[in-house]
Amino acid sequence: MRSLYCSLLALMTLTSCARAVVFTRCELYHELLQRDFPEDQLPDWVCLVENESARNTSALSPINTNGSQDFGLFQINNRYWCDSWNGTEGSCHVACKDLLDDDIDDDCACAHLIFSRQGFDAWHGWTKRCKGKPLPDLSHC
Ligand SMILES: *[C@@H]1O[C@H](CO)[C@@H](O)[C@H](O)[C@H]1NC(C)=O
Ligand SMILES: *[C@@H]1O[C@H](CO)[C@@H](O)[C@H](O)[C@H]1NC(C)=O
Ligand SMILES: *[C@@H]1O[C@H](CO)[C@@H](O)[C@H](O)[C@H]1NC(C)=O
Ligand SMILES: CC(=O)N[C@H]1CO[C@H](CO)[C@@H](O)[C@@H]1O
Repeated sequence: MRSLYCSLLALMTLTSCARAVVFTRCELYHELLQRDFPEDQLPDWVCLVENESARNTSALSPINTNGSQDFGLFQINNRYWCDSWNGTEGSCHVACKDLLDDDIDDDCACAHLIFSRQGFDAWHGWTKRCKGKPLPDLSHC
């Protein structure tokens, strides 16, 4: 529904529709569930996203000390994962800037790939603030 609305809006205004969306905790839960994140992992994923991007689909990190930068809901790094602005190709085959819009299909696909290679440990926001800590209660979602 959101993307249909977005397409109509884009057509009417002849602009691209790259709105920032900040999900509520329960919206995020449902968005992730729809995109094949296992239900028993959702407390970890929600905690991860809350600490990486504050659930903001347009979150963009400052440039890190090693010159890399993190993009979108999952703060995906351009060193290895998205196609960095200096012409190198990332493993997810997605342009970093496309991880900043409110279409999170590409973000989720890339997060699945990162997880399949490195697990939750790939995310500092998770290792620092979620690993072994109390996780969000999603039972009311
Ligand atoms: C979401 O992130 C963008 C980019 O950093 C920022 O401009 C915007 O203010 C943020 N939205 C909220 C509600 O924090
Ligand atoms: C660069 O720094 C960021 C943030 O500190 C980190 O997430 C990333 O793994 C680092 N990449 C490399 C190649 O060191
Ligand atoms: C692009 O960035 C990568 C990773 O930071 C670096 O290894 C590479 O040398 C850079 N390439 C260019 C053309 O700047
Ligand atoms: C700084 C920050 O956003 N911390 C959040 C980390 O995740 C937990 C659980 O989701 C939240 O309660 C914190 O607010």
